Amino acid sequence: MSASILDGIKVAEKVRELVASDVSEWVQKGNRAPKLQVVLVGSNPASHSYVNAKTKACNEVGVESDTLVLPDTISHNELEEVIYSYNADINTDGILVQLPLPTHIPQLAAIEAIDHRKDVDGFHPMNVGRLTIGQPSFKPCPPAGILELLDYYSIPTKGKHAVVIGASNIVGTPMSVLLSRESGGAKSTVTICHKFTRDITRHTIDADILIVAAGSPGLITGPMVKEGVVVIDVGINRVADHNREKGYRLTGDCDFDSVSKKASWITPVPGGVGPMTVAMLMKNTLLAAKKSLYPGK
Ligand code: BQF
Repeated sequence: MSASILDGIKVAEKVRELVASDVSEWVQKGNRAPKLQVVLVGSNPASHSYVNAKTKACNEVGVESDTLVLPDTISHNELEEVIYSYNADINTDGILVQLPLPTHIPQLAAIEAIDHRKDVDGFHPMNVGRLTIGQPSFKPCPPAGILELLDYYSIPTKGKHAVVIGASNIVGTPMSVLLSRESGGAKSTVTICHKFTRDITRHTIDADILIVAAGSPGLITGPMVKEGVVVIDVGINRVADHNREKGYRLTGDCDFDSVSKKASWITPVPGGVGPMTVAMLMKNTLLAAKKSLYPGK
């Protein structure tokens, strides 16, 4: 078999078009445009490029955005005060604190400082908890984007064996919850593998759907997967490439050449989950503006 491509660039564009038309309807009704406040701490080049991708998407769909860049010398108390001011600002619908934060700032404390009703990344424990019990919540963008991609290509998930590699709070854990839930989820049977899993091939070889979010380039190779598997590669690794202008290229956690020979579907890197992640942020920001998840609160 030779895999078909799950085209994240194309599907993200469709998602953005839908959001753009919903935004314009919302504004036509007399509401102000949704507003996303981005807080970016320090000078990590990858973080700056992610924030650029997000503000560009905002422009495209008619979401207003503002980026506050703070020095990495800021204390966690100062950062939290900044977040509180956006919580209190009635013109701010969504607040996004770009991760990772410098190591002296406790990440969870910063996330918990965000009003959960403005937490468009879906990282606040209120949203994580509600997601886990199947209640309306902001869904983390990467897993939400992956489900959107599977849905767009009509890939069956009910009763399938989904294997998730990586158990991070941002991708692996919420992904496994969304895949496994019977209502509002993908209705799959889920295995989670992580750094203590012995013999991961024993699990990957049995996957109907394989979600790889390990942050380890080339971790998954052809011999580790079953013929016909659907592969979602969430890895975004910068590897040195002197033939490229920037001196690096992006590569996933899968050895694309060998895995794509056996898979039925596969996401490319770049151009797979990444663009979907950014598009889902637009969806969440519109939801935040409409206050539809947490009405009356
Ligand atoms: C693409 C992210 C690791 C750590 C923190 C498009 C993005 C990436 C790739 C993007 C990511 C990864 C983001 C592509 C946001 C996804 O064409 O393949 C878009 O902007 N992402 C982030 O904000 O923080 C991260 C990965």
